[in-house]
Amino acid sequence: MKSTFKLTTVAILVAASISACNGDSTAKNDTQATNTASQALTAQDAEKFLTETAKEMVQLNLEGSRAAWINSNFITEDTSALAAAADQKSTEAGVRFAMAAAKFDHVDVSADQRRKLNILKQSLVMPAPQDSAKSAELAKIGAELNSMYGKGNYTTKAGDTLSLGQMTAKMATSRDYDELLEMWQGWRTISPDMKPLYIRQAELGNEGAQGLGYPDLGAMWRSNYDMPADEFAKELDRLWGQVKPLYDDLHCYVRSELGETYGEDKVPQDQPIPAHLLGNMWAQSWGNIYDLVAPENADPGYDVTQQLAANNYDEIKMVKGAEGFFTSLGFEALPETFWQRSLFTKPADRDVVCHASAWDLDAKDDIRIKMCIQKTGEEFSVIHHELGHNFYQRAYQNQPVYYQNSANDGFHEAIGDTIALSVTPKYLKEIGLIDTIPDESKDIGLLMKMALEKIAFIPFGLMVDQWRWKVYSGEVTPENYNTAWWELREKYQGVTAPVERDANAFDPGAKYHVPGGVPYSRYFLAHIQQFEFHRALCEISGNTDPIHRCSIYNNKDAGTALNTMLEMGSSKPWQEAYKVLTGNEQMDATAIIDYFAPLHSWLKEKNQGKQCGF
Ligand code: X8Z
Ligand code: ZN
Repeated sequence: MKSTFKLTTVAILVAASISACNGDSTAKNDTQATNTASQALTAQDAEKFLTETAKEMVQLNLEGSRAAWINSNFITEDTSALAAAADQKSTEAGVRFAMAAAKFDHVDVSADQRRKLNILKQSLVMPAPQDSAKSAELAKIGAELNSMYGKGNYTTKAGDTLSLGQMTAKMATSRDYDELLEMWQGWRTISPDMKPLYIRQAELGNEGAQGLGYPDLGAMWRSNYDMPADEFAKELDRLWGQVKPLYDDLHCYVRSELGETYGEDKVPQDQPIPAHLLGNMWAQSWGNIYDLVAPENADPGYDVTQQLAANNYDEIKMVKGAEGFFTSLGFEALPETFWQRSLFTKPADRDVVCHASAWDLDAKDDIRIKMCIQKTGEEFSVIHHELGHNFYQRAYQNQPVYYQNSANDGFHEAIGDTIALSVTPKYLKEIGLIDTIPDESKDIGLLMKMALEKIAFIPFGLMVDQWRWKVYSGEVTPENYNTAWWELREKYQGVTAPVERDANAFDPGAKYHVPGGVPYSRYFLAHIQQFEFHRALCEISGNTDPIHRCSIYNNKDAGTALNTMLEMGSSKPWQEAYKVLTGNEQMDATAIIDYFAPLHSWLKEKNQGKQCGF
């Protein structure tokens, strides 16, 4: 199954356009569009086309989502074949709809019709060429890549076969350089076999995008933001430019602390940081090495992972806890089916795609998450992230199917994270997870922990698609896939592969979203947006605490304001939705910069005399 359905989150709309028709009715639609094209098309024709297309989209979304759900929950040859077949059907439909929508390009239609037509033209993530053998091949490749990732594991030198979850736990907690290196290298043994499939997928996806009039697939992805594709790329650079000085100081400080821990021979102070030492399989967020870099005398004195254990939180209780935050804002509780149908723990007896996702099967109330929850503070945040998707899906369910999506894909990723920013000491005390709220003298510790999660992520959030855009444009060719990946890792993140990579290495494939075909710029955007949303919601809630101590828990005004934006779905350009909540039409990194300002001053002082940069 392809990109579309499995990462629900966003899938929805994409799914909508991808999965837009079946059998007879599709054929009828096409014929109509073709016939009318030769005559003069009218706004009335557009209306008819959009109405009929919507019906088919609803049906195919449901079929496609079910096939993808089953495949992701029981990875077998058969479920992969069924998911690929459903994906092929929806992708072919999506391509036909995009082509038919383009026929209205020069027709005088209403603004609403134009928006729906544009959505049909733009929202396929992996468009197929108009050739059924090639679309079947593309769908099969997508299912295969996804299965390879889902089934991935590594047998250690000691003979233990470890899942990604187990290796992730070791990356988080081990401080043994060689053990970390083994985990890091071990996980990357799953991806060399993906490379030929990935090369072919890029070729076919590009052919599909070109068939729809885009220069390449990367350009098609960039065209989805209510602004010209080139401007979008510039926006990302602008936002990164705002955050980079803070990142550079965080990097400098962390590198010097790691130098103390592992020795400067292992962590040279004028080089990028070895990627296996940052507490995360992809060095994408560094919260797990907080203990190594914690500021002296400013540690808040609690650890959410330990507090969850001390308070007997199991996986369900963690999800209930996160749900409780949303209901405290006035959102309705999750339906009974959510609890019956979701996957919360890794099954012992079968392969599943463990990467967390949130699903909306029927655009009514069949919402679910699928996640192999580990009982850690980090995963407690991920649960909030996933439920953010579900509550968003529910909020826009009354929109026409075209608009059953977030305002832009960053919004979908930002909502649950916004809520998790309110998981402050005050909130944790309120729900009984900690006994005392650390005083102000501990703020640098709190901010450090958060910066390791959020600031560290930002350049990673940017580089993944910088790499894919270069692959799709042909600037990076298959012989250079891996070297280009590491060039970008060094350039943006200042991290390096800890050992020389084999000629056949395909390290991008060891990151879920690459074999999964899920665009990644959305997470970069979300990291900027969530701080703007948090700031706006805190203001609405009448908060008087410093922003990093603000929690909107229980505040119905904040809940109502959030819901007003969520229920718009993608019915308006994202700038309008953004304005509804933040008052701004442009994304801006000042909220995140302001949030971390005290930490930034502290870092600058600590870094005095250090050699920064990479
Ligand atoms: O993939 C996710 C979510 C599901 S949409 C768990 N995230 C990115 C990742 O894990 O790489 C959330 C943050 C970045
Ligand atoms: Zn997500």
